[in-house]
Amino acid sequence: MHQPTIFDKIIDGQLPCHKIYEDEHVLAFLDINPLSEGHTLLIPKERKAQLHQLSDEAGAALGRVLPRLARAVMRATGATAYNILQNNGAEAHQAVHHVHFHIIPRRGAEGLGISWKPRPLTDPEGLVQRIRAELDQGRPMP
Ligand code: DGP
Repeated sequence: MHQPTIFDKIIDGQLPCHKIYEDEHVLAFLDINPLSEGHTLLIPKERKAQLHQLSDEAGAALGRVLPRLARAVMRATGATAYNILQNNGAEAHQAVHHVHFHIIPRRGAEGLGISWKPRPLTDPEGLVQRIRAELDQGRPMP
């Protein structure tokens, strides 16, 4: 069950936003607390908290717009690098529980800070088999 969030109010026009793009399925607007100039959020109008809960149609609509939006943000800000960030779950730093993609231009130290701590790959074949079996079954997740 999707608990209404601040983004529902933005979709419904009950709260203002600095709107960049809107179509039948998605909305893009400036992040209220930008990590860098041009920090943009792209959200589906489908009201789901996390990416894996989205319909294929909503996922496709996001994918259709994301590259175009990234180009526009890059050109408008003059940034030459950027990160796409998409958090799912409070432990993964998700604060607003409505699916959203961050487009975060990187300029020098300005942008997304990343702590990347790789570890050795263990039992990749077993893991691939488990994931493929789940893909074949296509079981939904709450
Ligand atoms: P996340 O941690 O991935 O859930 O990021 C949520 C982002 O949403 C955060 O960067 C700030 C932004 N945000 C929160 N409330 C509002 C709002 O009311 N308006 C706008 N434009 N952005 C918001």
